[in-house]
Amino acid sequence: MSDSNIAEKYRITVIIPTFNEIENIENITKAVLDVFAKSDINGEILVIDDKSKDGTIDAVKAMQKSYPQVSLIVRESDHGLSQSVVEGFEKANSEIIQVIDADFSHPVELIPQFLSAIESGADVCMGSRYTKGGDITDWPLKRRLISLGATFFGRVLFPEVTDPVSGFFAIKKDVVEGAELRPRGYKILMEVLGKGRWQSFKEIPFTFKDREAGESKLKLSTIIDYIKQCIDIGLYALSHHETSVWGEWKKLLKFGCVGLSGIFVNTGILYILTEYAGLYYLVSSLFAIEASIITNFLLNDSWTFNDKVKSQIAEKWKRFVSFEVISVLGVAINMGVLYTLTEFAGMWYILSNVIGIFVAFAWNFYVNRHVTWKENNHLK
Ligand SMILES: Nc1nc2c(ncn2[C@@H]2O[C@H](COP(=O)(O)OP(=O)(O)O)[C@@H](O)[C@H]2O)c(=O)[nH]1
Ligand SMILES: [Mg+2]
Repeated sequence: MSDSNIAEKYRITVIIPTFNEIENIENITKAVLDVFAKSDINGEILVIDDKSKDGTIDAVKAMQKSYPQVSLIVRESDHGLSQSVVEGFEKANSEIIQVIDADFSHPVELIPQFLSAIESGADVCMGSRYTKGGDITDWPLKRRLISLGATFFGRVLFPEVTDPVSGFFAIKKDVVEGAELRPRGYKILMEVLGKGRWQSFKEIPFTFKDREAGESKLKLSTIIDYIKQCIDIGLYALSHHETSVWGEWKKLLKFGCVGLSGIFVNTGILYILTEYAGLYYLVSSLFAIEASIITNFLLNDSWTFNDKVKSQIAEKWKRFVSFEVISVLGVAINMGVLYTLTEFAGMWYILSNVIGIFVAFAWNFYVNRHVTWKENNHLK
């Protein structure tokens, strides 16, 4: 049989990475097989094990005798969760790949929903703990905070994705084919989103249940790895313009250019109204600020975020009001930083103002991106 024939043999491959999961592996495999049977899915299970010492390997081998759709790969070197999942991508015998944990943290009964999302056109389908309907049970506060922090960073790179560090996701195989994945740490989905080729995605809310059996292997060094990974993905996009992250960088650059143009509009109007219309300069300034907000909005709406512009005029007004409010708050933030750094940190007011401009710019971009021009490739 040729490779392409093998690739079509199954409708979905469920990858289960394992390390010392003797207490879970048999049950989770059976649970997935059950879901396959109930939903009439011709699927395979691919267990990718990093040389567990607790009998996990023998347990899988025993199951293979009754279930030919269960495969096992035992990895000899370069151990790690992400590396294991990537090896699974390469060995999968289907065009749709699902990744789940072995410890029942991910509700396997949702697998058919992931499958149908991908079959209906999503390139990536992600289980999300942070979208409406999603949740986490039994997590200590510290872990929740770490996860929220990680998610925040991830959302700078992928603004429309609510849970870019979820371990529960499905992809079309094409997304990662030829992608230069550098798997590291726990956050393989970030790597897929950062380096793979994808456009449309769907999120499925789920409640993450912490493991009932066995021990978690999350270490503190994971956080440092994660930050490195975010930087790596950001830099990678600079030279890989097919990535979705490059689309974000482009928006940021355009938003910056529009902001610069606003300075010219502002200065020009200030000058004209003061010199030729005889207005008091502070009054001119109010008009100048509003004029630059309006031109900034029009340019951002038709250029920076042109991929998400909806044509109805009512929608446009809504976006304008949102932009206006965020901009005015941005001015307040700028002045707040200027005042605080000058008065309380003794900084030279020009330097305080430059810092204020940067903080306000970050605010303006981030909040407008998430509120005014949100949702583009997100399939409902
Ligand atoms: N192959 C492989 N699997 C791993 C490794 N570390 C964890 N896993 C598996 O990855 C999944 C998630 O691990 P877990 O420790 O539960 O992470 P947590 O839920 O984030 O605490 C489980 O199925 C583990 O067995 C590893 O180094 N190699
Ligand atoms: Mg777990």
